[in-house]
Amino acid sequence: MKIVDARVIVCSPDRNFVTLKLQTSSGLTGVGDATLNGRELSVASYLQDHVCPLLIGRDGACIEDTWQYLYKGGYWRGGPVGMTAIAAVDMALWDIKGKTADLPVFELLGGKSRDAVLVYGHANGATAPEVLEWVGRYLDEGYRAVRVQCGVPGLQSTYGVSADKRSYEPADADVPTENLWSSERYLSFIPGVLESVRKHHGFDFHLLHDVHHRLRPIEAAELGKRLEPYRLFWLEDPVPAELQEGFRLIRQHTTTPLAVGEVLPTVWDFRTLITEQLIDYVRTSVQRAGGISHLRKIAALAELYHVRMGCHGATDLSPVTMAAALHVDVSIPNFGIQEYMPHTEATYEVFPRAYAFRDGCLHLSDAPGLGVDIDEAAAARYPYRRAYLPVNRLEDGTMHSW
Ligand code: CS2
Ligand code: MG
Repeated sequence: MKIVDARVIVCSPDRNFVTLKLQTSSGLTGVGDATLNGRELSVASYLQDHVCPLLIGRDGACIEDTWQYLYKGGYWRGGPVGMTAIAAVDMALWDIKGKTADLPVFELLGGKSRDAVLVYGHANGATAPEVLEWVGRYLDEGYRAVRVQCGVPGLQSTYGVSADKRSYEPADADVPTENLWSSERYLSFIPGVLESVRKHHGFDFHLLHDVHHRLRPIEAAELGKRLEPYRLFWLEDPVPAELQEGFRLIRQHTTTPLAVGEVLPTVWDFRTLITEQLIDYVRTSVQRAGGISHLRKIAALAELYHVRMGCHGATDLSPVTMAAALHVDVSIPNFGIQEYMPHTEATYEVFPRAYAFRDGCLHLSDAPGLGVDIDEAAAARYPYRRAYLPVNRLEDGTMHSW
């Protein structure tokens, strides 16, 4: 079963997506997501110019060997661009493998460990009363886990807080928007918001919060400690993830569970975090971390150290990634939770999918392969538009971690 065609499709139904479509001599096709938010065309070129020519004529059945060939053969290992490109190839080959066997991919990963995938929704608001209202709406809709983000008094805009309460689209401009940040203002305000969420809505659901990499370790330690009474499911990205040793300091001071790693692409980037048990949840994704094949290795290492998986699932990960993530989530033993932000109707028109939200969970169908596709005619109606993630500055103008 040779790969006879490899095409990169770039489209923008409300946001940009890069999709790889492979075709085999047996007539089957497979899709993979190669979207790298704010840097989309770099992965499109990496695939088109440097990977697709290597795929034509290869045996499409050899998923692991193709992964190793692209990872080791590239010489320049790792990095977000290369790992996203490899992820797209890997997803497409698993899709084809499933279709060849006429089985959903989760059956090839060992079968189901659970019936459905617990997800969390996103309640964000400019003010605390707005947040409380939206937490209530999510609970009424059956969500069992809700992430809470709130605007901070004195700061004009805050990352993760938007007019749209179902999802938010941070890549919002063709030059980066500039946000202001103050750890002092944030730290004196946010514990009160989480306290009022528990006061109004109780403890009978999972409560999550994302710091978006903005604190220093000692500040994060203080925050974790102050949030303990509100029993968070997790506190996400309290500090930038690349300094793995920084988590030792946070861990010494707080029992609030920590989730990290939506920006980390390889198992090596997680090694200290996992083996020293510095975190509780791994946040990377099928799309960021080299596809199903490599994510499973990260999950297996995490399993040994009692760390669970909580994959990234914002809207810059296309429905192809969401479908692929669900196959991993439903099959691994150390699943924790899956992030879920519904895509827009235009996005679902381009990517017909076979998963659905019900009772606080996402449910997969038994469709062979990943159970998702790309409608190329629909995609062609939505051309690429340059869009950047915002940058973040301190009040004195200093560039800060976004
Ligand atoms: C966020 C994302 O979903 C999350 O947890 O941190 O909004 C993230 O910042 C974007 O996906 C970046 O592309
Ligand atoms: Mg995050």
